[in-house]
Order: sequence, then C-alpha cells, then structure tokens
Amino acid sequence: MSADELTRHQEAFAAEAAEVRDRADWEALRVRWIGRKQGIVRSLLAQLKDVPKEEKRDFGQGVNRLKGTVEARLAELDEELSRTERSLAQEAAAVDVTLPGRHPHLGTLHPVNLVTQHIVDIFIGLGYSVAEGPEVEDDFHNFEALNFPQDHPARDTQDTLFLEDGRLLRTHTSPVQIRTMLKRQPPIRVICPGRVYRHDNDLRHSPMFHQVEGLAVGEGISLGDLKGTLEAFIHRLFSPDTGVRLRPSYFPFTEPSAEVDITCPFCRGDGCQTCSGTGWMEILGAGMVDPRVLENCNIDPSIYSGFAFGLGIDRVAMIRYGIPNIRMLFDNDERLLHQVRI
Ligand code: 2NL
Repeated sequence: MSADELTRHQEAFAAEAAEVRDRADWEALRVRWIGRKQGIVRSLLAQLKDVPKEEKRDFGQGVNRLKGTVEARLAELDEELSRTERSLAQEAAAVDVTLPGRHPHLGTLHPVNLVTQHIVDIFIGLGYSVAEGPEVEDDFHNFEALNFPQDHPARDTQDTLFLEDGRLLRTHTSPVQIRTMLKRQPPIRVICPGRVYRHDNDLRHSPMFHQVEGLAVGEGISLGDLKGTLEAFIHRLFSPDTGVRLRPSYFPFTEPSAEVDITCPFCRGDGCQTCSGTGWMEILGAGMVDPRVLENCNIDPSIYSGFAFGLGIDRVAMIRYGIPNIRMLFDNDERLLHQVRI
C-alpha cells in the first residue's frame, strides 16, 4: 500500500473517530474498521495475495500500521466513553438533597376518640375510674336491672338490635355500671365510655354511636352533688362561663330525672342556627339512681344513694368540630380527620 493510500485511510478513520459520541457509534466504528468479517483492515489484508510480490512487504506493513492506529484510537475512545458512563452513573445514583422530603403518612386520633379521651380525663381528675364491658349484652343487664318495664318500647325490635339467641347489642353503656355495682359495694365512681347500638339509620342517626355514662354511689350523695359534678365537668369540657340548667325529665332508671342543657357554645346564649334560636343545647341526661336499680344490684338503698348521667359523644364531637352530619364522623374521610385537633 502506498504511503498516500495509508494516509487516506488514516485520515478517513480519524474523521470518523472524531464523530463518535456514544457506545453505539464506537461499536459501529469498530465493526467498520476492524470487524472480523467485513472490516476495512480485514479486506485490505485479503487483497494482499493479489499485490505484486515486490510490493507485498510495503503493503503488509501499511495495513499493519493502519490496524495499529485504529486499535489504539479505539482503545482511547473506549476509555473516554467509560469515563463519561461512570460519571453519568454516579450522577444518577447521587441523592438530590434539594428535593422535598417524603412525608411519612401520619394518622390522627378520630374526633370521637379525642372527645372521649377529654371527657375521661376530666372524670379521672374528679376521682372516677374507667370501666368497660361487653357490647353484646343480655336483657337483664341492658333492661331488667335498669327498671325497664317488660313492655317498654326500647325493648322492641324496632329500637334494639337482637341476636338470634335472644342476646342483644347494648343500647347504652348502663350495663357496664350494672356490672360494676354487682361486682362491688359503694363507694363507686366510674366513667363508662363505649359503642352502643340502636335500630336506627337515617340522616341524624347511625346504628352505632358512642356514649359515656357516669355513676357515683355512696352514702349521702345528693342531687346537689350531681349538679356540682356536671357543672365542673361542663366547665372543663366547654368553657368556665358555660351555663348549665337541669330540666325535669323521665328515665326508668333514675328518680328524679333531668335533661341537662348548656348555653350554646356558638352564640353564648343569644340564639343562633345551631341552637335553633333558643340559646341552649341539650347534651346530657341525668338523675338520682332509682332505689329499685340499687336493689337490683344488691346495694341497700336505705344506706346508699347515687347519681348517674349519660351523654352522646358523637354529638359533642359534632358540636365541638362543627361537623354538620353524623355520617361524616364515620365516613373516615381523611380530609375531615386531619382537620380535627383538640
Ligand atoms: C341520656 C341519658 C342517662 C343514666 C343514663 C344510669 C345508669 C345506671 C343507673 C341509673 Cl346503672 N342511670 N344511667 C342515667 C340518666 C341518664 O342517659 O340521654 N344519654 C344519652
């Protein structure tokens, strides 16, 4: 091969090598010049047999020099490409500390649980202990011991959810207090939060809701103790300037009985939409434990007396957090749950 020819090949190769941008270009260049089958160097070598004898030496040397140049430049390019590839891989693997952090998905306490905890805390501060009991109850603990007459409408299947074996889902947490009194003698001070069930399902009622009942039994406990306790409780649950009034009412298990109103926490008694313009809201039922209920629990009503009260937790949660519909409490929509803070 003439020196000219060699130079031409080398220049052509150099020009092509200058265009290599990535692995694919490099591989194409390699195959084109030193590929085993159709590579330019290979085909030049194949021409060697047709070169006149006296030129063979020069030709062979020329091809070998070309081959050397090609191999050396390919090795150089290979090293350059590897370097770029390594640094690209490092960049890709690097942590971008300027990216926003990933927030762990934190839960919150349910509004009903927040209110329950608050109420329970207040009564623990007043010397009460928490008592719990089964949600599946029997007629005795849910009705009979509480002085409900056999034909009381609350016992009706229209109001109570019955199991096939005659047991029932408790309609209030009173059976927990009945069980407490059956287990031990006064003095008794218990607060009983829990789920209760009624055969009710419409815009204002859920078949499952939450109640807290309280019971205090001892010697010389009076209606004044009830009112003082409820005032202390309501002042802490809402605010110290909340008004409390007792209206005569009736429950089978208390005598006398009262419904307890508080001044509306929204308008402070002026009258607004939430309190239907009255300035008052009913939030509790209460009364002095009927002597027959004490007797049913083997507590001597000639020695002991007591008061009891009950309130719906869901309603308090709705009032406190401005939730208009009881269903929204049980949809568990996180947009609501995350707004609620005590
Ligand atoms: C209401 C009314 C009340 C009671 C619950 C009670 C329990 C025993 C004995 C006597 Cl073991 N009473 N509980 C008393 C008065 C009212 O609840 O409106 N609850 C939402």
